[in-house]
Amino acid sequence: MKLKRFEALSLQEALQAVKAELGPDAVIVSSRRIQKAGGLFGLLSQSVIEVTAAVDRATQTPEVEPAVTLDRSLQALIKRQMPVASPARDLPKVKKEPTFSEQLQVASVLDPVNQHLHEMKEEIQRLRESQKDPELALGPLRQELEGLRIVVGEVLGSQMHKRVEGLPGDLLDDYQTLVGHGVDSQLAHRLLRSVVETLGTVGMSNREAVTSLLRERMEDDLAVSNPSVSRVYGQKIMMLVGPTGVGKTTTIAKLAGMARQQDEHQKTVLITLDTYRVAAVEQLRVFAKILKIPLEVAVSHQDFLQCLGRHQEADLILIDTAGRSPKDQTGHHELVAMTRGTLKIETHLVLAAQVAESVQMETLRRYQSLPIHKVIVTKLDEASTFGGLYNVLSQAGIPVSYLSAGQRVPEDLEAATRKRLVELVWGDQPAGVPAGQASLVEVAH
Ligand SMILES: Nc1nc2c(ncn2[C@@H]2O[C@H](COP(=O)(O)OP(=O)(O)OP(=O)(O)O)[C@@H](O)[C@H]2O)c(=O)[nH]1
Ligand SMILES: [Mg+2]
Repeated sequence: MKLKRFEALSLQEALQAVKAELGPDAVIVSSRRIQKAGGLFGLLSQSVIEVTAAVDRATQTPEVEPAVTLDRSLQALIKRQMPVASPARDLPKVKKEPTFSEQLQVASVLDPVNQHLHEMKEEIQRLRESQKDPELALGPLRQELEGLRIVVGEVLGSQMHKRVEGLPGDLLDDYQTLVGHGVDSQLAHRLLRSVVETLGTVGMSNREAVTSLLRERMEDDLAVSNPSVSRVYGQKIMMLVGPTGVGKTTTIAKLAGMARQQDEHQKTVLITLDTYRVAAVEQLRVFAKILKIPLEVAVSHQDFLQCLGRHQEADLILIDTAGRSPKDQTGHHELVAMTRGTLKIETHLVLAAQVAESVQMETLRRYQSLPIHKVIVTKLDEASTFGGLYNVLSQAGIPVSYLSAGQRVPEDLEAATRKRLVELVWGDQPAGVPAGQASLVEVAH
């Protein structure tokens, strides 16, 4: 390890000298501004920057934590600045040290700022010593300070971003794509780091291996589970719950149609608890009529239990519920009571893909009391990016059962797969389900 001290009029000049003498692997151990005596009898002093730099000749890698030590007031300024101007606030902490050229870039902006602050401090001192009203002179100084605050914030923001960009190889592109598609930046970074850790530096050059491992890791974060709608597995009771208009009733019709396509002898029964709106019952009645399956309307908990009792021979019972506003506590409590009392019911929470991530998280939180066994995602065709959905699903950990991507009954419903969900995040395929045979029911709303 070689340590050397450099002096120059500006930090930028000092760093150039460090680079010229110690090479690009040098790290800055400290830097400070000092008053240097000079001229006749040392009477003419001037302010210079003293930089201490180190380089490890043997390994060319620094052992010392590199740090650009800044003027105290600038440090305080940066500290205050960080929570305010933090374009990279969500970015993960990456343990990659800044390179020499990065330090140089920061220094080239921060040094004039540092110098400016120094002058401002002297100006304030002069004001204190003078008898003038300090408020009159402080106005312009405050304005200058605000300008500096913005500059420092921008520089720090861009440098922090570069650190994340320091991910090896093509991973920076992957990171940007994922975050651009709405994947949480911390989550994207964790995924990419895990790929780097598994493949190592050598493996990272194999682009195919990187892509496939990254997708595999993303799939690992998701859970899917398709209920086997088949007579072989005994009676299945599925209840669809969720906010208003997310597609519960349409999905019930799709599930009934899908079951019919799979096995025309399967006995399916529809029960609706949605007596909240007259039109809701009529909507399901139309589907039931076309599919030629019975529809029961349950107006109370007692009624509901009787309906279930009457259809013990049915292979599949699909229960539609009313979409409730978040404020409708009574309706929600009724639903909780019904699902708790009947253990066989599998509850599927329906989420619409185009809805904001924060709203979906809130919906999940609200329906936690039911409990929720599966999630159905609808309206994939109306969403443009799926990163937010990926954040929600990976965080919730609830298996996804079905995906719906259109209004056609039943074609626009597919069993969820982790592969498909990850493909959606990357924007590989259009969200719509590929057109199959003719619609069982053409839905007109
Ligand atoms: N684009 C698109 N529209 C859908 C999808 N699923 C349902 N819809 C439409 O969304 C609208 C609302 O669907 P419903 O099935 O009535 O929704 P709901 O959740 O039962 O609504 P409420 O009973 O009022 O809570 C209808 O126009 C459906 O055709 C889908 O996957 N994609
Ligand atoms: Mg409905």
